Amino acid sequence: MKNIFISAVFAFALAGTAGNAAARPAGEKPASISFEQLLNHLKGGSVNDISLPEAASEIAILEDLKNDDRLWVTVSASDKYARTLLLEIGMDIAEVGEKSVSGFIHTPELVTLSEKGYVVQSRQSIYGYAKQYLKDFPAADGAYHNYKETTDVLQTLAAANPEIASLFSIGKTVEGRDIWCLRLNTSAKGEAPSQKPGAFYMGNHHAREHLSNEVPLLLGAYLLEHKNDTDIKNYLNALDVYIVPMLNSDGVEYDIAAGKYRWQRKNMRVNSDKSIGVDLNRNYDALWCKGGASHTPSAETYCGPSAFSEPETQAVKKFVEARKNLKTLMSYHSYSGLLLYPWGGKDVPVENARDRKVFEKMGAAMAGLTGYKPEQSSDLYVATGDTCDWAYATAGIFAFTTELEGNGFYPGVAIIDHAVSVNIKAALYMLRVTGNPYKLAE
Ligand code: 0X9
Ligand code: ZN
Repeated sequence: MKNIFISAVFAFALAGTAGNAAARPAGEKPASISFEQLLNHLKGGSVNDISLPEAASEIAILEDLKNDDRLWVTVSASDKYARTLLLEIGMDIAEVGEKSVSGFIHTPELVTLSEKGYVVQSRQSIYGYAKQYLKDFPAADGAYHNYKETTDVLQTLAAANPEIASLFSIGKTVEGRDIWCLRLNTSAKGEAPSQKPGAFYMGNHHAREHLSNEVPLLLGAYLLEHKNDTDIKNYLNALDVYIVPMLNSDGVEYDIAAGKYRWQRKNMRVNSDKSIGVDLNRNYDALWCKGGASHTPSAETYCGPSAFSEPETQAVKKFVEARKNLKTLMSYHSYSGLLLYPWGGKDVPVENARDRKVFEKMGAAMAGLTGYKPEQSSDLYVATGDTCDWAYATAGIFAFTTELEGNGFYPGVAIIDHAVSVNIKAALYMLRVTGNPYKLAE
């Protein structure tokens, strides 16, 4: 991100910070970052334009993974019940096939796999797994936005569009980073309440899913750049739009620190047994840890010591509970090209027929725009404590999970253009129905 940030941040510094517009010469608009600039930059990321330490070598990256006890395994599992049990053992499922799943598991959990009768079709160390992909990593990561770069973009966008945009922190992570929220509203700024129907977009519950930050971040840039287009102008006049692109910034920074990838999923909580991390998408209070999650702290699907034990999910809880106007929510994850809706924590359809119709119609429409597959979350696997089940159960919000496209957690820069453009279409559809989602059930 060097080039763009040298100019944009410099312009931004000259223009003053988000709350300090007075430092700007009178009448001069703060410089912004355009959507096209961001996208072109992401498309054109090169090895010479990376934010990883440039001395980091492939050898150093691999050496670090030699001490990591995770294995990449393919295990026979032909239905969602078998997949759910694997999550409970602690498996971090990344790919779902017809008869098997693949993902990470800690070496000691292999014993439980065989005790429960699972057939491990193949296994390799995370070190061996990483070697196949390694040459793409530095360039890919350099084009993606890390925490500081994300913060800079958000601040620049807010400062350049003061009549409609504002930026505030909804809370802090375990390690004390602000969780930034970009708000688009023509009449209310910052944390001031609004009666307008609200839409909420979030990314990066899971650290290594870096594409899930880019999509909502670029959505913010796109909406501001097109704020005078007829449709978008109407949405922005009528709605209260919130974007939190990077919830788990501690995990993101850990995942990319020191020039190496760590396949970090969870947050950076130091657990009682000194293992690291709680799975934030198992930590919400929706049938918390009743299925598809693990009570074992070292497991990748660890639900935490209690529901909402984590400051990141606490921040979302407070944010949602304070905004009764929220109608729709999109939580971006990666990867597999799915558009998921509740329930995810239980294997029954949403009981309320009207709501179910809205979920199905919205899911199908957004899937049509992205080319992803729409389905009830629990058809992937039953997993309790996720964002969307909680947001719907507690606040009646039409909440969706998008599993973005790709064939790995580090898909490189080439994928971003398509992922962003189709998901912006789906995000605009979500805005179109946020005023009254129940119209879809008429
Ligand atoms: O398991 C998750 O949290 C999500 N998949 S990911 O690969 N990004 O980790 C899917 C959540 C879908 N929700 C439920 N099935 N409950
Ligand atoms: Zn995820």
